[in-house]
Amino acid sequence: TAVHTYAAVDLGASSGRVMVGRVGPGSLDLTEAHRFPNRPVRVPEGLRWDILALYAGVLDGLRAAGRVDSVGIDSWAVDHGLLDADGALLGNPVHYRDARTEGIAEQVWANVPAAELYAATGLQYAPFNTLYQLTAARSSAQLAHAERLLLVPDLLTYWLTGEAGTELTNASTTQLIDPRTRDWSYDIARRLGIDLGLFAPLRRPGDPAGVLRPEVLAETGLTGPVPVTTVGSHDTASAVAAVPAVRERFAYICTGTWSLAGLELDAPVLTEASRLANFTNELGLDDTVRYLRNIMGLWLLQECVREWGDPDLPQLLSAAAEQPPLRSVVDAGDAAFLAPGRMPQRIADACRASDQPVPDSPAGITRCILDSLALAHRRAVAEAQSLADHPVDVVHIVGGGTRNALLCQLTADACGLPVVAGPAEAAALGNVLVQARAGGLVGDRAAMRELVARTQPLARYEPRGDPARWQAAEARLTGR
Ligand code: ADP
Ligand code: LRH
Repeated sequence: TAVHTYAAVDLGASSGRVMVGRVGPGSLDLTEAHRFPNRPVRVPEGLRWDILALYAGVLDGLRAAGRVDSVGIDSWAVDHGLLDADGALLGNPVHYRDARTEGIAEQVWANVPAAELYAATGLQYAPFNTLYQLTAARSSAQLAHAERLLLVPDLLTYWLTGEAGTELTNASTTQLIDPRTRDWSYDIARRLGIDLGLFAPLRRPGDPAGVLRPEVLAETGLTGPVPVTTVGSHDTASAVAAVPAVRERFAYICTGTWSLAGLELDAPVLTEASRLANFTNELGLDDTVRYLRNIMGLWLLQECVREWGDPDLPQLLSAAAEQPPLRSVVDAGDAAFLAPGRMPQRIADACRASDQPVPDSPAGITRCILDSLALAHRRAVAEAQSLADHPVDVVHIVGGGTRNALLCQLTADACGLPVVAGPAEAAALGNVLVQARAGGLVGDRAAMRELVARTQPLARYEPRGDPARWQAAEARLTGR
């Protein structure tokens, strides 16, 4: 038939899903086959991903998806599993919010100064970059016994197909890739004593990644052969690939557990100013660079909601919309919010420390979070444009946060730019489209985006009010 069917496995920090995309000449639709929670588990040695539960969710999803022409897998970045010489997983993958990387960066910088590291890898400082995680693990029994390291989507692909590879867009989040050569940073790895031999060969979006193993076919009721296709396995790379920008110069914000705000560029920005502003140069589809900043994102709200016993989200958001605007704001880029737990108290503490009114109701705290996110979006969009000398006319918001109309409107207001919001499942769509492109069903990146723009529901938000109010709120945080 002219319509092809693809399964997109998309694992976010808050939930995993298996989506089914149908792509025909000029048509694209996406339905959810299966969604499952992603619940990290704290064990005595620290915070871990429940990777077997996630893999079981993937199998359940493939069973629910039914006949598909191909499967693609993307997930959150940086985290990985270690395998022994028999190919068996050594322990549960460590969660990027685990405390093991505290104080590690300083040890790394004593060998390779932070400025040199940035010039070589283009990666922002985040304590959880794989480079720091591996340094933190350097005297662990697990690493000593490890023969292979697989990033999370590559690990699941390995379990599904028996074939091991390292997908490039996600590899670019390890801080061991040079964004100019799009190959390993051999010199950095050598100087830091990181064995690049742990990594399987690099592969790129569109490359074949094997076929489902007979045992997987049996367990999912699928009939083989079912190929697995390499996609932009970093969820943010897949999401950016599905930003429905047609002709305009755009910034994007991928909103979910994180807000990833920035630009798609042809070349990395490796200047000292860029490093000090903590912008990252991750690799995107084709030869693009995702020049962006990590902002704490809806994690702040997820953690509060967890503490408040899971109240109804739409109700909470409409109460927040009634709250006075910009009463108090916090720095949503602050790594102090990275770890789980006590989030309402930590936000209150941050307001107190900056001499602002302390919000004391769930609605007030929620408004503080959304105002703070919009403010951080504004700053990232403005700074990215000036650091990359790349002005934009519109901000595209994709991801779960597009379901939050208040956040989208506040972001338009803060940026002083129109916001186009949607699709909510951008990562899954980017995943599907790269599979379809590998099958020759869609053309280049522009054609993929045009197809998303034409087929997916989008909402437009015009900026309202005086942007000077946001400038004043910003000054409360930066003292400028
Ligand atoms: P991730 O992929 O990082 O797990 P998602 O892209 O799935 O994240 O986005 C999850 C977020 O989307 C939630 O934390 C929540 O704030 C927001 N969200 C989901 N559904 C709704 C809704 N109905 N209304 C408002 N916000 C929503
Ligand atoms: C978003 C994301 C982001 C990374 C973080 C670890 O899901 O992949 O791009 O920085 O998780």
